[in-house]
Order: sequence, then C-alpha cells, then structure tokens
Amino acid sequence: MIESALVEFGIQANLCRIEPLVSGLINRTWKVKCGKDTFILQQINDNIFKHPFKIADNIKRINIYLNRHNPDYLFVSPLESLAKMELVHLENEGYFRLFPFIVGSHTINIVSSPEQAFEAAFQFGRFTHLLSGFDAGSLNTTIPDFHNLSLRYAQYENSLRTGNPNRIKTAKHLIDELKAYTSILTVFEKIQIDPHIKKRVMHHDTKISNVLFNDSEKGIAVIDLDTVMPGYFISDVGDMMRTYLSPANEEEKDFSKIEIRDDYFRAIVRGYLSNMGDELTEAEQELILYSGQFIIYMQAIRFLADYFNNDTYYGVTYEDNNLVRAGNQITLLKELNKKSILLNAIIQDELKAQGL
Ligand code: GN1
Ligand code: MG
Repeated sequence: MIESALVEFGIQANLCRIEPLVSGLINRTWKVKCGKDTFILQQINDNIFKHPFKIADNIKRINIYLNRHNPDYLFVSPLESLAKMELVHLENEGYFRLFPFIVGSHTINIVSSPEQAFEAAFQFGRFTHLLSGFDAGSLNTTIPDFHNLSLRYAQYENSLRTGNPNRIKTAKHLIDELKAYTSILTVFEKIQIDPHIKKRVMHHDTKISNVLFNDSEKGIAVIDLDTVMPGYFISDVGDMMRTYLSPANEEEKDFSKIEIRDDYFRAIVRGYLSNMGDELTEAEQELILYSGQFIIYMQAIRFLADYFNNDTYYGVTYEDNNLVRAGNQITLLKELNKKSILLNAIIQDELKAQGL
C-alpha cells in the first residue's frame, strides 16, 4: 500500500527507510527517508474526511495566498505527484499525500514548559492573523459542523437513545455529571447569532504535535491542516487549553493527575494575544476562558457518544477507552472551573499587558 502510494510521487519504497509515526487518532502517517531526502507520507481517513479533495483545494488556495502576502512564512504544503496532484487516490487503498520533511524541525507530544505553550499559541494565532485578509467563507468545509456544539450535543443525545444499553448503564455517573454543564451549550447558541463573534480561518486541531519547533525550541509552523476551515477563535484557543494545561493527557486513567497549570494558561493567552489581540472584539475577549470550557465539554460528549456507539469514530486500544477519555475530560473541565476566578484575572492581566 505504502509502496504504491510512493510510486505515484516517483519514489521507490525499497530505496527508503519507512517508519510509522504515531500522530492522532484519525489519519495514518509515516516518515520516509530516501538517501538524503526525507518525506512525510500521510493517508487520509476518508471515513471521516469524506471529500479529501476539498482539503487539498483549501491548502492549495491558502498556500497561494500566503506565498503572495507573506512569502517568508513557512507554510508546509503537500508535494505534487508525478501527475501534478497534491493528493493521490488509489482504488481500494485510499487517499495519500506527501510532504517535505522540514530539515531541522521536530514535533513534541507533551507540553513540558510554558515556553512551549507560548510558542504554539503564538503560531496558531499567527496563522489566523496572517489569513485575516483571506475570505474564510470561501474555504471548503472539510467536516461539516465539526465544532458545532449544538449538533454534537444532539448526536450525544441520540447516542443515549440508540446506543449500547450496557455501556449507557455503566456510564450513568458521567451522564449525570454532564447535565450540570448545559449552560456551555446555551452560550454557544448565543455565539452563533452574535454579530460580534467572527468566523475566521481556524485550524481546529491545535494540539502540540501539530506545531513544528526548531532546534532552539522556537515554533516555526503549524501542520495538519485537514480541519482548517471557517470557525470561531474559541476552537483553537480552547483546544490548546484542553491539551496543554494538564500534565496528564486525555488517555490518563488516574484522574488525580489531572490539573490546571496556571503558568501554562498565561502562556497560551499571551502567545495567542500577541498575534490576535488586535483582532478579537470585546465580545470575543470575554470568551477566552469559555474557549476551554467549550472544547473540553464538547470533547467529553464526543468521547462518550462514541463509547455508546461502540467506538465507531475514535481509535481505541482497550474496551473502556472512550469511557475513560470522557471521564478524564469531565475531570479536566471541573478543574478548569475550580480556577475560574484566578484564570479570569490572568486574562485581564494579559489583555492589559497588550494594551487592550
Ligand atoms: C481527533 O486525529 P486527531 O488526534 O488529530 C479529532 C479531534 C479530537 C482529537 C482527540 C477529525 O484528532 O477533533 O480533538 O481526536 N479529529 C477529528 O484526541 O475528529
Ligand atoms: Mg488532526
């Protein structure tokens, strides 16, 4: 499979060293080293991304725009195949694309310093900022309603009606706990009709492994652009909070290890505002802490719904994996809420520091 994909790009697999990269729950990725050239090969999961060519089209148009307006910005776009395509479809094998490996770059899987959180937030803010003149509405929506909390909630409710009854019984305590957070949904419904909350070009998957760092630990680019589409800033800031604030990640079974690190929170806010501070409206500034609540809550209900649906969406490695993930995210949400006064003070502090 990998061999036939590489041939499309004029690469002979038997001359290369190929190693799988663990990155995310959805797509499959390999590092391909052929002599002095190194590439990243990726197979798009077309169960989830139903129209992979829409992704390729978005990336191409953004690339053209950035090349024209910010030629120095490092935008990692796919290489062309021999047939001059950025995405190759192989019958029965799927969709593949090839990226150049950026020499001197590396990714990390765990945020272990506030500086790393700052760098990542700076990069994601920069990405949206540099695209502020690009018509976000012209992008293809690669996953419809991806961060539409109202729809996610409806899907969760549906899974409660039609899902695996034993699993629903097992998760009763989580279902009850989630009822306390429906105000997060109410705020989202208001956001959708508020003209002061803008749709911009958002990344929608801001975990740390989607940032390239250089040898001096400076952020240099954002990668994994499949979910780049119009959205609200809360999506990107929220997912950074969800994935950077706690030293324990979504797979952690020992929930006592889940905590909110204030200095990492400050770093995210500072890094993001460095590029986006001038663009956020006052109504949006007020939603900074909400971002984290929004994304963590949405992830909890997505994991739980998938558990009820017998794990059809997320990759799992053991029976109750999605149940554990949901419980983990609810704990994270509780921890975040416990610190809301302090975190709001940090936000005010950082807004002031940027003269906002
Ligand atoms: C999925 O595959 P990965 O890890 O990049 C999911 C995200 C979730 C994440 C949770 C397309 O992302 O929304 O936050 O899992 N992506 C999609 O680990 O559903
Ligand atoms: Mg992803």
